[in-house]
Amino acid sequence: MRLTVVMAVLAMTATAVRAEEDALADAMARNPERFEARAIDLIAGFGGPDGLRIDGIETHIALERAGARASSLRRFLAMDLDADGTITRDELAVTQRAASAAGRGRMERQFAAADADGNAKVDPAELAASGAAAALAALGEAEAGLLRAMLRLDTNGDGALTGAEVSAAVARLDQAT
Ligand SMILES: [Ca+2]
Ligand SMILES: [Ca+2]
Repeated sequence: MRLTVVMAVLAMTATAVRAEEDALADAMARNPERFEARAIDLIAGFGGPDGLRIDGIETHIALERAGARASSLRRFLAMDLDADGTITRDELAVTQRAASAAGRGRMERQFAAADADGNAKVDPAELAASGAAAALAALGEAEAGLLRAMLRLDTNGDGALTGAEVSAAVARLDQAT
């Protein structure tokens, strides 16, 4: 019984690793130049002197998500006229009157999406959930998995990915096709 569970977990892990490898291979094959440019930008932005490590990739993911979360929260907080942490439909209506027609529609959609229990208020928990959803929409798990999988191109195995390693991997791809 226990062995079956262990084997099932191992099979799941192997599947996840294969999915990451496939996503990496797909991204490289689809547009090698774009992949290379993106990887090199990431290395320049978040790498250390010896290259890009997993903590640099995680920092990039966290910053992208935090930026999207902050934008989403900011839009809602600008509607919280009495600053009690909850946005009511009345507050939404007042804010909408001062907005453009397109802005009114967008606010309506955002409010409805955030008001998960449909009680005409976006409370702090719903606000937090809405921010988390915006963060994941900006950089989803598949995209995060692809970024982490870039470390598979660390061919000298020192845990840091360099631009030379990325360029060599893209060149190998060119030869193979
Ligand atoms: Ca309020
Ligand atoms: Ca609600």
